[in-house]
Formats: sequence, structure tokens, C-alpha cells
Amino acid sequence: MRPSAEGLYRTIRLIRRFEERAIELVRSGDIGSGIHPCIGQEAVAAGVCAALRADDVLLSNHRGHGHLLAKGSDPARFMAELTGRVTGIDRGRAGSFHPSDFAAGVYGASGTVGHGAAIAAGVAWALAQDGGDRIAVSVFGDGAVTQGALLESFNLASLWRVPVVFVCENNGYATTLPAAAGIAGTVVGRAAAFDIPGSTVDGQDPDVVYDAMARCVARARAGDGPSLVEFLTYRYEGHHTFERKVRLQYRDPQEASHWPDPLAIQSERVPEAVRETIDAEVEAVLDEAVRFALDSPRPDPLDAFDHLYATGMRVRAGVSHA
Ligand SMILES: Cc1ncc(C[n+]2csc(CCOP(=O)(O)OP(=O)(O)O)c2C)c(N)n1
Ligand SMILES: [Mg+2]
Repeated sequence: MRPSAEGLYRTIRLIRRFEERAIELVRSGDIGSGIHPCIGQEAVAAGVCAALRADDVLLSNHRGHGHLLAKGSDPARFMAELTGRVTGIDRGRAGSFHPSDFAAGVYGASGTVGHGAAIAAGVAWALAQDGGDRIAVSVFGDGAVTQGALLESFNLASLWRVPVVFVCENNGYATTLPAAAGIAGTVVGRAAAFDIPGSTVDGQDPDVVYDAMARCVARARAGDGPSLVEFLTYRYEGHHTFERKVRLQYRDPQEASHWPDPLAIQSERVPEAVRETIDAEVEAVLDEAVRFALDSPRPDPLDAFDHLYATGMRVRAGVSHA
């Protein structure tokens, strides 16, 4: 079903403000790792996830906060995860870069560029074995398309016609490397080489994102195999919050102004009074999320290996962790 304008606005606003609140927590030292903010790219997360069902599976990457929130992760437990607390969605073990949230259908976010695609293809294969019409989605950046793992995933996904949608968020840069300087050929050209249909569309307008994604989802659900969509988007912030300190100069400062703001686009589609209500509600949710995160206890270092090893390997008591 088509998402409402209000629903898309709420998701985009939630992601924008979640990221801004998280950046404040980076500055205050409460998020020690820093984050890769997705500010500017929110329409992709909102439109992609609006085309999915709750029981579909999403694999994300290092710039994944928006994907998890749009897929249904609880903002309070997610903020607790970023601040490394036991109440976090992964008990404070995954942090900003590697969160998973099985309850929301997020089977992980890989910081290893391009490798989420292989997991998504495998998950999609398993979902098909189960029968039913659940699908898997892999979201990755333009930097991932130069990775061998991604191409291997395309190959098997196409050969076995697994129900997966490959979503490329092309924000024009892999860290500081412009896509034009790092990618030979095109993203859709790579998919075409494996008989995977692909398209390149605007990633700033959530309606356009939704329409493109809905077509890919329908194809996967019908058993017609994988497809790819490349969304052209832009991150307004640096690659990582660390960039606020080092002031790298690899982008023309004027460049951002050429990219329409997804929040502004969607604002125009929602009456002001409705927006004000949504904004206040989002702010209340995030006030509570930050309070919950900072009030939650940190994990016990002795539990650090719990849930990591099938063998149940544990940290030895008596070892100093100072
Ligand atoms: C296999 C691998 N190589 C290199 C890195 C270092 N690295 C971290 S993020 C990044 C750039 C990723 O760019 P892109 O895929 O376009 O995503 P974006 O950060 O633009 O969202 C790189 C090279 C990594 N994490 N994994
Ligand atoms: Mg990129």
C-alpha cells in the first residue's frame, strides 16, 4: 500500500533529528565511536522501507541509522546501542557501525564495505527455501560496487533467482574518493552483466524512491529474481563525525546546494499544522530516547564475549580490563 505523505514525512523527520541528536552525543563524548551521519539521504531509507513488509529482511551498512529507524527499530533502544548500553538493541555490543535488530527484520549492518550483499543474497535464498513471499534487501554505497563480494553476490543471486533487491545509495563519494574517480563503468552496468535489471533514479524525493523500490519488491515477491536500483543522493555531513574536527577539503562547498533537501521536499506535501504535531511528537520520542540511553547501565566487561561465540567462550574472570 502507498505510504501516506504524513508517514513519509514522519520517518524523514525522525531520521534527521535522530542523527542531529546523535551528533550532539558524539560531541559530548557519549558516543565514543562517532557516527557516519545519513543526513541528506533520508528519503532513500524512508522510501525503500515503506515498500517493504515488517517480515522482510534488510541488510545495512556503516551509514545505517536511517535504514534501521525506517524499518521499525525503537529509537530509544537504538540510541542506547549507540551509547554502548546494555539496553541497546544489541546489548551495547554493536554500536553505530554494526547494529542488527531481528525484531525489526534487520539482520545486520556490515562495516565491511560490500559484504552485506552476500549476506542478503544468502538470506533471500533461505527465505525462498521456506516458501512464502518474504524478500531480502541489501543497501550499500557507491564504494561497495568495486568490491568483489558484491559481484559474487550478483552472480549467485541471478543464477538462483533469489528474492533480493540490491539498493545502491550513490552519494557520490566513498570516504573522500569521488565516485567518478573510483568506479569504472556504471552501477547498473554491473547488474546488467549478470542479467539483473537495474535503474538509476532520484534519491532525494521519497515518492520517487518508493515507486522505484515497489517495482523491485513486486518482482522479487513474484519469484522473478533480483533487481537493482541506484538512488542518486548526497550526504550533507562528512563521511564520519571525525571530519568535523579535521575539516577535510575534498568537496566543493557549493556542491550541497545542488542537492534538494528530502525533508524540505516532503514538508511541502504535509499541511503545516500536521507537521507541527509530528515534529513535537518526534522531539518527545527523541528526548525520551536520549534520557533512556544515558540512564541505562553499561555492559559488564566480563560479559563481552557472550552471544558472540557458539561455543559459549567467555572472558576469564580475574583478567584486568582497565
Ligand atoms: C572492505 C572494506 N574496504 C574498505 C573499508 C574502509 N571504508 C569504510 S567506509 C568506506 C567508504 C564507503 O563508501 P560508500 O560505500 O560509498 O558508502 P558511504 O560512506 O558513501 O555511505 C571505506 C572505503 C571498509 N570498511 N571495508
Ligand atoms: Mg558513497
